[in-house]
Amino acid sequence: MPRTQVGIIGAGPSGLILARMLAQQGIESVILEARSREYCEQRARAGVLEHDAADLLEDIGVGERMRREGLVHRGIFLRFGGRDHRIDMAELTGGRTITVYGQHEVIKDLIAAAILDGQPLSFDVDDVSVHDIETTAPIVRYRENGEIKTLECDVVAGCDGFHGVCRPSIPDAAIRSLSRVYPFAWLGILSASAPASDELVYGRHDRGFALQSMRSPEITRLYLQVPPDDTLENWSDDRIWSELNTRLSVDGDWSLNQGPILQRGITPMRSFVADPMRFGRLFLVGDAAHIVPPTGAKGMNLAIADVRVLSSALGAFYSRNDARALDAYSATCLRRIWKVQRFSAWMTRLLHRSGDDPFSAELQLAELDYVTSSRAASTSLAENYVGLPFDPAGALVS
Ligand code: RFL
Ligand code: PHB
Repeated sequence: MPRTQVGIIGAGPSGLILARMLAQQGIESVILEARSREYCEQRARAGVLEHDAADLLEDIGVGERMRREGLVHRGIFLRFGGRDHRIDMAELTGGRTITVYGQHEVIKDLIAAAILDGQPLSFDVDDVSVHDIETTAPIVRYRENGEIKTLECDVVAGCDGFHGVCRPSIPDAAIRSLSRVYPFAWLGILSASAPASDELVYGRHDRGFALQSMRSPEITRLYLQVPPDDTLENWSDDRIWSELNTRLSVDGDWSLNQGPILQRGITPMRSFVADPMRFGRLFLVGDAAHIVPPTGAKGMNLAIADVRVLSSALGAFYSRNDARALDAYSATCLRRIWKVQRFSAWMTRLLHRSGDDPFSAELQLAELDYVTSSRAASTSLAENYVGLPFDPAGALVS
């Protein structure tokens, strides 16, 4: 039976970065991906890399184009009551910044590097299933070009996202699923027009939340809070632009630069955590184990943080036969995950309209006023947004 050390299910950021960090320690892996390469490289998703996540991509040798084309931002704007309030993240955090660089660009860079290095990586595989995960020789079965194949591994890394097959392979009694569903969704568009501000604008308005982000000096990424069951048929181009202009309006003469809409989609908002993130020799990584609402821009960053912990734990396991860090994987990751869940839920509550309760609306405005006028409160937002430091000493086993 073909075998490898680590069987990786999924070629998103989690799976591709994990394979690379393992290879750099001399650990073999095979990546199995359900979709085509083209699909993975085009999927429009995250756009914000935390300070340390951008450094990690550079450290593992896939940061060259990101450093050249990515946009380094030192601050963000919170827009409410017709005014802009800038949070100077770099000044508040000793120079830490974020890099705006589309997730699909990160994926393109990672796939190109994997192929160049001869990393075993199969796209378009079907019917992936994992077996014998409670033993020391788990097996992955899948179909490739119509042929059923079997891969024997030491460890399986479930990097297959929220809708993957790995998490459901864990017996219900062995895992807790904690979740919260929000009473709204985000409608996102990609517009062929220059961003009207050179930093992200998070807008709170009586009609709901809106966000202006970007992908490049020519491409704007915009989001609107919409009802959870809304559909794209309800949103003509004119309605989208008119709502964005209303919700992002500000005193003075600012307006969005409108352009052809290149992509559009509606994403539900949820928070989800699986605990523990391990069963036997199956380890869940990234969105397979947790989802955050996008308001804090944390999903891809949290996936990268899990990979850091798992790759170093597997390094100790293979080089010193020391399984302590692997045993602590779930607890180590969950400490960061819950802090990021807290921040993402807080940013969501700070900026979205939920219901008609005037008391809640006043509390929200008071919170925004406090965050933008207190240095302590601004610093708290800034240090979370640029990313809590990844402290190896904070790992339960270093
Ligand atoms: P992914 O990216 O979902 O990758 C999982 C991969 O597994 C494959 N797969 C399978 N392969 C084989 N067999 C199966 N049975 C399989 N089932 C699934 C899938 O095809 C896919 O290739 O998970 P990963 O790697 O954990 O990465 C997580 C991130 O993608 C996600 O957290 C972010 O995109 C979330 N997110 C954001 N994160 C940020 O850090 N900053 C942001 O600004 C940000 N904005 C966003 C976002 C996500 C969004 N959507 C659409 C969910 C904005 C949006 C709109
Ligand atoms: C994005 O650019 O897609 C983006 C930026 C910030 C967020 C979410 C998404 O909070």
